[in-house]
Amino acid sequence: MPNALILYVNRGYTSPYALSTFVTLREKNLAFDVVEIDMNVDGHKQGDYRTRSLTERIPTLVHGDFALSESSAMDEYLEDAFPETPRVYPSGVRERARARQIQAFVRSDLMPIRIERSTSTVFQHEKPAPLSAEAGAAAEKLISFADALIPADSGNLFGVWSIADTDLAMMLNRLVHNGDAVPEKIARYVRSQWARPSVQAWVDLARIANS
Ligand SMILES: N[C@@H](CCC(=O)N[C@@H](CS)C(=O)NCC(=O)O)C(=O)O
Repeated sequence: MPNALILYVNRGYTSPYALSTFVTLREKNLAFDVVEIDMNVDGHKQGDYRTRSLTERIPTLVHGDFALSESSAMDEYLEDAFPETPRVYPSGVRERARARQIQAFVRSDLMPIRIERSTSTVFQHEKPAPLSAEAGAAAEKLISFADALIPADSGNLFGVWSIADTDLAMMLNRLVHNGDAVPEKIARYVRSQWARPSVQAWVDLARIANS
């Protein structure tokens, strides 16, 4: 198939970045194959994957003879390449900029949360220790960011769902899933985003991979 779509993910389905593009593909109703890379044996640093990803990181999207890594770039590529499919970014210029801001923030900041509440605690039932003071401060920063953006009724950030909802809910679920304190409005938002069928399809794959 000359224009087949392939998403390369990590074998344990713990990558929040792979989740983002997986959800984008599902929400756009695109047919795609998932190929697992075993990071435990440095599969991402070898052979064809290494060459095509350019970054030696998971995930990578392949569309025909085009390969792209960096999940938010992949999400945006799919939005541009398949304009006839349901949107995953808001249509308004400012809302779209805000969605990109959220995606950049959860990928570039909050490192203590990413370390102490790794996605293995969400997808592989790893039990974490209480948050350190540093991670607690990062959690406060995340909560105030989320509280400013999530509407009072815990609905989608921009009315209509966007991929920024999934990315923000993934980051917040590192806290919610582990019983760390968050305001009820935010917990409700995370629960409703997590119940989305496209997200649950990923959770199911993770469950099977880690059972
Ligand atoms: N900004 C990248 C982050 C990708 C990333 O850090 N992936 C992790 C797995 S979740 C990885 O490949 N780590 C392996 C390494 O850095 O060697 C994205 O959004 O795709």
